[in-house]
Amino acid sequence: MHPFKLLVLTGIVPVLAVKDYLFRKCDQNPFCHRNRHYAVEAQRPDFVTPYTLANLDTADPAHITGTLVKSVGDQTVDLSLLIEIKTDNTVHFVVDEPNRKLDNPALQASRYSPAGDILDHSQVSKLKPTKNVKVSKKDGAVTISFGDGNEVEITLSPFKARLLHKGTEQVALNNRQLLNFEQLRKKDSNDGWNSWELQDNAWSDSFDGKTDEKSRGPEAVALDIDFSNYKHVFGIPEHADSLSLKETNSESGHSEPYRLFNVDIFEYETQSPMPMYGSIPFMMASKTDSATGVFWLNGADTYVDVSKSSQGVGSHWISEAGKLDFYLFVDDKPAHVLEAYGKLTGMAALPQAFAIGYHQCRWNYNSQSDVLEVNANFDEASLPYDVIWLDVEYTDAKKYFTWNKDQFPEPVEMLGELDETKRKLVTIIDPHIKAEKSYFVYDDLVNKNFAVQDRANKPYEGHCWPGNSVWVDSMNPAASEYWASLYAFGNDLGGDALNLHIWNDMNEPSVFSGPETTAPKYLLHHGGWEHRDLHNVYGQTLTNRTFDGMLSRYNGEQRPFILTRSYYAGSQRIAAMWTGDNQADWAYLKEATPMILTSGIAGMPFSGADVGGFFNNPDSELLTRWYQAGAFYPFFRGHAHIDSARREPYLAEEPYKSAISNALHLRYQLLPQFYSAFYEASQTLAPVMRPLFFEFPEEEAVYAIDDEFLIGDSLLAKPVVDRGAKSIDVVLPGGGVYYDYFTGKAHRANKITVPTELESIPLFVRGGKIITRRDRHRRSAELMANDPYTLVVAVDDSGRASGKLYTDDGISYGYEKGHYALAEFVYESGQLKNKVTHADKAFNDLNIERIIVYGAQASTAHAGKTKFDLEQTDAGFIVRNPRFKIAENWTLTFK
Ligand code: NBV
Repeated sequence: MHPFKLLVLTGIVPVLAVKDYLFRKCDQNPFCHRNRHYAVEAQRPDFVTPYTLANLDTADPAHITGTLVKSVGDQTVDLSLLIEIKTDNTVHFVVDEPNRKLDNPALQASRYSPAGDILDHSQVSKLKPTKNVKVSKKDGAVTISFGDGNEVEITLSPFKARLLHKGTEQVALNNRQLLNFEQLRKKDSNDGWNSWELQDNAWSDSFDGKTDEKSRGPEAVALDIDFSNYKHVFGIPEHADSLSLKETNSESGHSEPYRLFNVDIFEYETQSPMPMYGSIPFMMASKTDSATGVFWLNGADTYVDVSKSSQGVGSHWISEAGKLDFYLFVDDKPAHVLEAYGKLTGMAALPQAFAIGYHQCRWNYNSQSDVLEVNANFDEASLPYDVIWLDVEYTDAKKYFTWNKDQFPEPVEMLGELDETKRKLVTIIDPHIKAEKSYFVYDDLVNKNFAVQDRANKPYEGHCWPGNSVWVDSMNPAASEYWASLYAFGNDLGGDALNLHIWNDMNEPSVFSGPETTAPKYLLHHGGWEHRDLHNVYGQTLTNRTFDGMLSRYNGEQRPFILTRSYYAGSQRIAAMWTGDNQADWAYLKEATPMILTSGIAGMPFSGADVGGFFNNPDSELLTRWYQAGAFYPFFRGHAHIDSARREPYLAEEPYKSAISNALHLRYQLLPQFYSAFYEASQTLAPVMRPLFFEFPEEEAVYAIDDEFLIGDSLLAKPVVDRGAKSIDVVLPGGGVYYDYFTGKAHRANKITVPTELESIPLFVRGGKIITRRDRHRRSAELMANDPYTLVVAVDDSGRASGKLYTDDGISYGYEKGHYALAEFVYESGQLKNKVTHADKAFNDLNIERIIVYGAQASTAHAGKTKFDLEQTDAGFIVRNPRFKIAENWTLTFK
């Protein structure tokens, strides 16, 4: 039984707090302890890194190989080193241990790399070695120069490396001599390594009463990757922390390293480096003139220590197993670094239009009639929403892919009724499969040998929602295919309905009886891998197959929508994520913003947080402020714990109800803007909800701001996250004019204070941008597909503005074959033009019903012979009903 559930049943209502004793701190995790100890040893004045580089083969300068020799006393181990130079200023390093031989032939001898499962192979093939690579050698150093002023400088003995961009050092590798590669060794042998390297609990250890046998012994990999002259590093989600990462191992920041280990972190704390549900080992450093990043391609339990000094920001990466395999990126701007990372792990999937509308969830809507009543209540209250969600209770006794037929007698009929207003249903599918004979999924997993195994090569049984459960082995191609096939069209899950989508929860995997609430690391996967090797990618490998299953369910004709709790680099290609079980508390409303910003900066832009807070009951003010903030989350979903009171937006009392309703309508009004931002994310991986430094990297003062953000490049928002706030300070970066979104009032100061009555949402249009809205109220996003647009032209102080609008059918992959429209609106010299980049004829009828101009003056306008009277406003003027098409070029001249 889940610990919280037990307390609720016994009538004890606990004060919510993370049970941090359930999770290993660095010192309690032997591989991390050994490497932090190594870092202390490395500070001794007489310490010299035992790694030197030999046998360098530079015949192909974009693909250099060598032997990294580790030697202590008279003992030597030869490791292999590969350095690849790729396009987009990307450098790939791999250190591996060749020819490993294990005593147990059932275990995989090689070290695991997640590359095959998680990189975007459709793109990686395009990442060719860059052409202009040159190598020069001098005095025990080798310099590889490539691209536009980049160099990798390698010192052979002792081994160190530096990455330079335009003559300036950006990254230093092994400068602090923390490189540590624990090679295979014989247990208890006295071969000398054991006296040089700490061996504490290297073969077996116990935590929280559970023993972890490490049959291959110690095999951690670690390295210091330091960002020279940087002050801020970002990324490595998932942590409930600030956007700009803090120092660890320090009194001013955290004492623990940031940990990347996917776990069901029950009642997580804010401002903490503790591990959470997902992990993306991508860290970005940015400063006013350059940006750089590291992608640490490793699927095992990982800790990252961050240190800051006048020399820059240091990072010390420590993984329990796997190869030492990482990519470095460098460029002038953070956007370029993120795009290069996207070329490796994939750009974000373009969601269906409905998926960026509002989602209504709770644990649980109890029956078919409950679902349809909630659906009707939204209409009754004239509130838009797109998706209603079913949590675990819809199943027959938590047996996924089945229904509780007493409560949901006709799911397909229910789906049909939702479809009348183009609404969708999302059902939860967890990966724990109830160990019950004659439950077809269980029988198949066991009979076909598709389950993750214990040490006795039997299906591993652990405790989760349904009681004893087993887990699908996503490393087994046949088991993966089987998982995908469970989502087939026409089956019990949703019959032939096409408005069914999927939520994969608990896929870290969450195992209530397991160590740290997850699977024991010694479990065995197909191919002889230990769970230890791939723990952090398990959730994604399974969600990948959910995606395949849903894609074939729709016969490739619809883009699947999947929400996943566990994720890794590359999950952006298939799913949205949310920040898990937060609390109905102001601190969690506040924390959601930096968490979502971090997610975006780490290449996972489709993200959100439970609006209202999962645990407990928000009061009306908190709920209202959360809807106002949630209206900007790329993934916008209200969700609540089973023990919380109902809180659907139509239940709120006035004045809260109107304020929430306004927030929902604002989101729907902005859907074209969001969709265009998602399109950009699908092309370049630029975040939808964007930190200020990403747009204004030249402004050092904005780097630490994480309570304010942009949607795309043009709307600046700062949600109210404090109880009773009467006013809020807003930084307006870039030095130009900003217009209040609701009134058009111009602001030119770098910092302003705006009042924050309950109904206020601090939102501004950036001068120089043109945004697109849809103002008509509809019941769902899909019902807005043919609605006309409103343009808001926010003219900057030089009299210019521009903006892009992307649209397509919002459902299919037709856009890949050119069925989309991309318009670019440009305002300059008193003229507004549409410069159509691409227009499929299907979008010929889409037109503009209103043009609102801020920051310019005119009394008439004409387009060819057609004249328009302008309505004058305090902030500028309005052109009503111009009926211009978005798929045609036109020019409107103002006088
Ligand atoms: O399936 C129930 C919940 C779900 O509502 C929540 O969103 C998930 O994060 N699930 C976790 C199981 C455990 C809740 C204590």
